[in-house]
Amino acid sequence: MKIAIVCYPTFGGSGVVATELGLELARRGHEIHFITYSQPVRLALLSPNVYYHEVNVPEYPLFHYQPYELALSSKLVDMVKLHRIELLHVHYAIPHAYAGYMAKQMLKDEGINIPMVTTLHGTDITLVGNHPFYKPAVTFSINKSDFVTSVSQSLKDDTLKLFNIKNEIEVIPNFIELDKNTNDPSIPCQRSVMAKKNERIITHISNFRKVKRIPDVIKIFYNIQKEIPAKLMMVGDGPEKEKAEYLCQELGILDKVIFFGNSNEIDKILCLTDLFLLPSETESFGLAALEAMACRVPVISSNSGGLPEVNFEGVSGYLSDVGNIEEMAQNSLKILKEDATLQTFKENALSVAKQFDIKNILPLYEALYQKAINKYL
Ligand code: GMT
Repeated sequence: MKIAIVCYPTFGGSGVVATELGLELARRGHEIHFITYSQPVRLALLSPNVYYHEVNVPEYPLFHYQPYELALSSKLVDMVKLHRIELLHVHYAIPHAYAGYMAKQMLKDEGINIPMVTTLHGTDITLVGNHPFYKPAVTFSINKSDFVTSVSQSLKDDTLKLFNIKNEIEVIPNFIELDKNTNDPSIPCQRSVMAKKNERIITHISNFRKVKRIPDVIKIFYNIQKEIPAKLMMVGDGPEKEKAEYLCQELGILDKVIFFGNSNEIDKILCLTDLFLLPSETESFGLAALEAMACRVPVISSNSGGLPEVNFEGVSGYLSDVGNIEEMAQNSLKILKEDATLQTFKENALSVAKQFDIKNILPLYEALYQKAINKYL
């Protein structure tokens, strides 16, 4: 199949999922065209069957806001015609589903019927998409997609609750490429670089937005390090990072916390890690937690959104109500105090992650694509 994938190219779950999906489809022989405004971060090297087309928005003094949707839909039309693309898969409803629908209509006018699959990722529904200023356009674009998927049951339920949706929504969970993420002997795992032998290593990875509850991460760690020797690795960048550094200073733990910024070496960081913290306000899925589990790292998370579908209580980690820092710290200590317990949780985390192996999930997308293409034959 010849598939155009539209996504955000930045560090963030939806872009990562879209990129990994495209790369695996390409390995399986499909022709994949990434269409976005810059090269996706996980698309370091162009591989066979993979193409990247950049969307440029020409500046003009009249424009207070650059019309990205216009440029994207025009690019989609041009690329579909040039490469005879058979299907559009847009990740994140805003504005991708909207621009995709416009491209579909323009192409229809020229006698080309192309199906569009829209994947909902979370914040496009729960945080941004249901703002009254966007809601009519988001509802319209979801309803006009040929097929709609959501990355968890929880996100599907939220979508049906928040929008007037007439389309079916199929749940296709996010996935992980296990072969790449576990036991790769080429990844040197030198714990000694980051911590002393007796210290536990705790990690948080995110885009440091408010929804991630960064102060909770730090306070949980503060409580942990009062009881056992530990280090915290904070990976990522975003609006809450500076405040986080101040909070560490205030609490007197700056020497125990390492701020990395954005990293393309997540596997190398996770292989050193004993515990992953994700106390988010909401999380449609929590890809970062799954990435941790695939590297044998248990997870302490909140129980909101789709997190209970990924992190299994008492198995791969523990879940608590949003903001319950004390319980999260206690549960962390339960896992970290004894080597044997930690080992059990590590093995459990990997076995839960195996359920989300890309090999199990990718055929679901392939079947859906085939159904979508057949719709217009
Ligand atoms: O978490 C973010 O702020 C980034 C956001 C995104 O659009 O990349 O992540 C969302 O999509 C991911 C991939 O499907 C999910 O794993 C995240 O849980 C989801 N984030 C939220 O729902 C807050």
